[in-house]
Amino acid sequence: MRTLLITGGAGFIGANLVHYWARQYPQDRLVVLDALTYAGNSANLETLPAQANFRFVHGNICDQLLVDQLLAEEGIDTIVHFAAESHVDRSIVDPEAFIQTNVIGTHNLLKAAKKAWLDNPGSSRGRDGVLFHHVSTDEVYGSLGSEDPPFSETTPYAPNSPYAASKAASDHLVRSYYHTYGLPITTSNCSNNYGPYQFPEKLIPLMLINALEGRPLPVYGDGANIRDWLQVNDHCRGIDLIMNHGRRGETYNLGGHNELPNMEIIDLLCRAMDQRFAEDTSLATRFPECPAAKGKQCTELITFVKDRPGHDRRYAIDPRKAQKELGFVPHYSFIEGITATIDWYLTNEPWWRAVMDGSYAEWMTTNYCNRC
Ligand code: NAD
Ligand code: TDX
Repeated sequence: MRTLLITGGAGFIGANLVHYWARQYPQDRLVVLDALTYAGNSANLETLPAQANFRFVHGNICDQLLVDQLLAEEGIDTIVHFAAESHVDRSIVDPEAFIQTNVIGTHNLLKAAKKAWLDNPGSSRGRDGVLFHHVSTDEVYGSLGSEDPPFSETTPYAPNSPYAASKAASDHLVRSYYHTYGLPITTSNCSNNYGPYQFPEKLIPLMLINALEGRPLPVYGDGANIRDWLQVNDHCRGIDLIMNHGRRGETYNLGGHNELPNMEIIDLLCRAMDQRFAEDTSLATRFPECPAAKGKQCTELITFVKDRPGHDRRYAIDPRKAQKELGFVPHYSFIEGITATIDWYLTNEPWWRAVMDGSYAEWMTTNYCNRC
């Protein structure tokens, strides 16, 4: 049995990992540490099975005392580190929080892990059976041209947004704790995720919900920027494989072999929504502002807006290392994954209405008014 500390476990990917792990390894104890920022939502963990060995701690990874105490009192042997400020647009407006959580917070966790596992001979667990897994992103590698090969683990770092720079800094700190102190670590750099519980500031849920509400679908720049999309449960399986079979000190890139321009995704979502409304007349009653409720097409909401400053043109992941060493291959095709995601947002209207509260509305109003 393992005792995991999952930081950021009330956010999008963290919550999916908690659900995944509770299903896969019901004997393990799961301790979630989450500050419940605007992006964190304890409701994401409400549907865990009653028998799950689970504790939720509302707290900040920057609180060194709290982290030290938790590691000691719970006998944590595995840290899976998701907690982060994660939205590029917010990092452009207010980079400070990104440095605090993503850099200082990650360093606090590393210090705590070193202290609990390596420094204190009385309570030391030694290097065996402990692991710090750091969840990172492909954005640390910067932007690709249309003919460039995809990012591999040896692609030089070239972060372009304060978000990407703060994640790059955290990756370097994690690496340094392995090389300097021998702290057992692994890192995953993953491409864009989509699926249940994603906060509706990110492309896919934002477009879905805006279409349902009849609001503009804001396309940054020319809409030709490319991302490599991975269903979140496939990301969780990749993390599991790395934690259980990955070589300590190594990084692994996880991706979906699924590069798509933003406009293609937005068109696909609009067409899927039109079709859903045609098949199910109750949707028009639930979402009367959606163009599809009025016999029109959702694409009429597409609005080209001012581009994101420093907008990376293309991301693509070369996942061959994870494939070869760990047998990682995505299970979901994009069409399966996106169909299930649309179902999830249609079924879970109370979830997204609840997260779109005052602070969300304020952010969206400021952000998008500045763009139009
Ligand atoms: P998210 O914004 O949905 O969730 C982040 C969670 O961290 C929230 O629950 C929030 O409350 C918590 N948190 C933030 N600051 C904290 C702090 N100081 N102390 C404790 N908790 C704090 O993010 P996400 O999309 O789930 O991303 C999770 C991780 O995966 C991040 O590290 C991100 O960089 C990485 N990642 C995300 C994607 C993606 O497509 N979303 C892709 C690759 C990597
Ligand atoms: O309203 C929008 N209009 C638009 O055109 C939004 C929110 C986004 N976009 C574009 C910008 C990007 O090219 O869509 C693409 C995806 O944007 P985001 O959902 O903001 O994701 P991205 O910037 O690619 O970063 C994501 O992937 C890597 C996550 O937010 C990060 O946390 C992760 O590390």
